[in-house]
Amino acid sequence: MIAWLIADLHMAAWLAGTSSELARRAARRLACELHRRGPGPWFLSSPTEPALGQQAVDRRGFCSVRRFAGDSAAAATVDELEGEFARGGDLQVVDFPGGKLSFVGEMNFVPESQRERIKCYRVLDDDGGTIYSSRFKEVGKELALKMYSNMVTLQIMDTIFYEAQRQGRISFYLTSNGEEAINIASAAALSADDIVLPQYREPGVLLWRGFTLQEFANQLFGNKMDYGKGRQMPIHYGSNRLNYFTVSSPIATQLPQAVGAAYSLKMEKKDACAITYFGDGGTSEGDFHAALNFAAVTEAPVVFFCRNNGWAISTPTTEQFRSDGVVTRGQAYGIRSIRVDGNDTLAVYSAVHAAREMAITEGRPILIEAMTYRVGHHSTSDDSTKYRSADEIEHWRTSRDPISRYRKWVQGNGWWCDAEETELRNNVRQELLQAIQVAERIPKHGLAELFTDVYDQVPSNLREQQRSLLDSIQKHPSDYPTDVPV
Ligand SMILES: Cc1ncc(C[n+]2csc(CCOP(=O)(O)OP(=O)(O)O)c2C)c(N)n1
Ligand SMILES: [Mg+2]
Repeated sequence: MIAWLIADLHMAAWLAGTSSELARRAARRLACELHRRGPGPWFLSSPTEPALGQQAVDRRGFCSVRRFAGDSAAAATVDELEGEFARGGDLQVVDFPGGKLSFVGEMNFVPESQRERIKCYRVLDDDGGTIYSSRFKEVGKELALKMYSNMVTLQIMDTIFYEAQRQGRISFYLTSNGEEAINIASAAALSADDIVLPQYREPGVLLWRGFTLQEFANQLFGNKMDYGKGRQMPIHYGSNRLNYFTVSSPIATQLPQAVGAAYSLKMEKKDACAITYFGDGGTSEGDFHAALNFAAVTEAPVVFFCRNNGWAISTPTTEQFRSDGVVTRGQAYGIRSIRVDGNDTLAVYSAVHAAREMAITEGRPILIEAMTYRVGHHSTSDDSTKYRSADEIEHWRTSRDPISRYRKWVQGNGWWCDAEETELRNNVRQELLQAIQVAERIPKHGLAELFTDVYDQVPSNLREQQRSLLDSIQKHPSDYPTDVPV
């Protein structure tokens, strides 16, 4: 093998020394080939100082070619070729499917992480002051106050509906505590034609779009005014009118759907995008990966909005992924991405505004990772103090609360005062209590509705299930709710 290599080097030097261009090219190819063969196993048994033209072996057993010492002209030619190799001349650039690639002699593995974590875009500091160097989209008084009152409304809505569940008036609830800025500021940056495909912790987007507190209450109570006819669990809101897809329980299924919706908007040349929300836990689903790749290659105008709140029920993000969060995944799929402070209303608003613009005007997906914390329990079926400390929750609830931070900025501008705050909170509370009373009084659909709206003709297997349900209600009447007509 060594003899073969030395012969090759001689040949390369000789060819390079000739004047013919053809011969020079052949010499370059040979020199290249020598580099390619570099770490061949035939030198691994030779750890001592190699002869000229042989390879030096390092401590790990890897080797590199020691320069050939032929006549001086030939040596100069090898130098020249090595120089070209180092400079990455066209000799080292080769076409592969997907584009040209340059070669490198070093066997460098791409590191699993960057030394520095991706930075987090922020506008407001912890005291609600704007950070000197930050760039953000201007927010005027009217918009600022609308955002603020929606955030407060969402917060009170969560408190009262949560209590209603504890009192046994509704079967289930799930709060957005700590994520009010994400909900409201992202919604404010969108336009009404943009299509929303939510997870379940984004009711504020619907609130912003004009879903009334009565509509929320009707869904939670599953009465006849609920658009889902009481067939879904509470918090599975949806609205055709407001371009808000109905929440679906299986995590991350909304992501590929959002890409399809965005692609259809693009085909129809609409001035709109799709936005889909999901949690850090949702990124472990195959649907997340399929959706990002699908969006990148179809250049679909979709905004992927990840709420990284640290937890997927009891699983912390440290057990969810080893990457630097979610933002880094974007580049792997060829998607422009940003990490933003999710508890900073102005940062979320600006990032979503810019993302929407880029998605539509450039026809591309954008990924946003909003860093936040799930202050509430996962849902009313969870007790989060079993897997995280009460101190940690308290820290986020008090010191990092997005509403009080934003309020400081609004009040600092002279746009809000304590009396207005009290009035807003009282009004929202009253409206909610009223909505609950009304929703409770509206009758529920009959049991037969459970089997409608999917098939034009109810198929035999569903008819059989219906009969079996009626049988078991007859056998165990006390286990069946009295407010649902049979
Ligand atoms: C496909 C699927 N797997 C598991 C579940 C059970 N589940 C419901 S919510 C949830 C956690 C999701 O966490 P994350 O996406 O971070 O959202 P967060 O609740 O933190 O807002 C899980 C595992 C589900 N609904 N669907
Ligand atoms: Mg989460």
